[in-house]
Amino acid sequence: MPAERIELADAELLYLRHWCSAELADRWLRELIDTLPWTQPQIRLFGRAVSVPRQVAWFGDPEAHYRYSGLDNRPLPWTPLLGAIRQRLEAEFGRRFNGVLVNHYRDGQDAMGWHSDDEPELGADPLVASLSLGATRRFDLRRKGQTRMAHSLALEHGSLLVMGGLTQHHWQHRIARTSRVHEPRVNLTFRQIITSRTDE
Ligand SMILES: O=C(O)CCC(=O)C(=O)O
Ligand SMILES: [Mn+2]
Repeated sequence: MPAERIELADAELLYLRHWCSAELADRWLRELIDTLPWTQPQIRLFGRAVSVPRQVAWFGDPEAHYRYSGLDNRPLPWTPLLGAIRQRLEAEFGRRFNGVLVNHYRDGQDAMGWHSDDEPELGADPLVASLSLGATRRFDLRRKGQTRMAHSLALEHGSLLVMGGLTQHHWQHRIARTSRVHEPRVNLTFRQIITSRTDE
């Protein structure tokens, strides 16, 4: 499978454009949108409660509690489809993943702001495997502490972006809002949450 290395200093980024076939990606997109128990959590921003601009669902092994936006998220049990995708990733990369955060961007108005996946429970140099299904969205990267965008790439239907090494220490990423996209997108980020109960 042709893999494209994204050459950025202090980052390890690998883009696999056709990680799964378009037919499979179509089927997975439909199943996930139709069957996952989507929620739209509220976060506190400058003292006000605001809904995140997307729908989310968190799945994983029982120990994989994941805190994001200050919320402690108990994982839902793996569905057969999510479990099967996890198995393929684990076989391919020789790494464990005990949780997956699934984001549903209903159209271009849904987005995710600048952040790094650097929560302590992801460990020192986390490997995050990010599968994109549906509408192509732009993925922006900038160095921590800088406002200038250093790189953008289009995340396509059926593609996998793997972020490893020091990426989360030095870089932030986002999915910007856009008026050009009217179709839904689902993104799945497979992660390994380290807790005292994680068996290595
Ligand atoms: O939707 C994407 O491609 C990015 C998702 C992301 O950054 C995250 O879930 O932490
Ligand atoms: Mn992220």
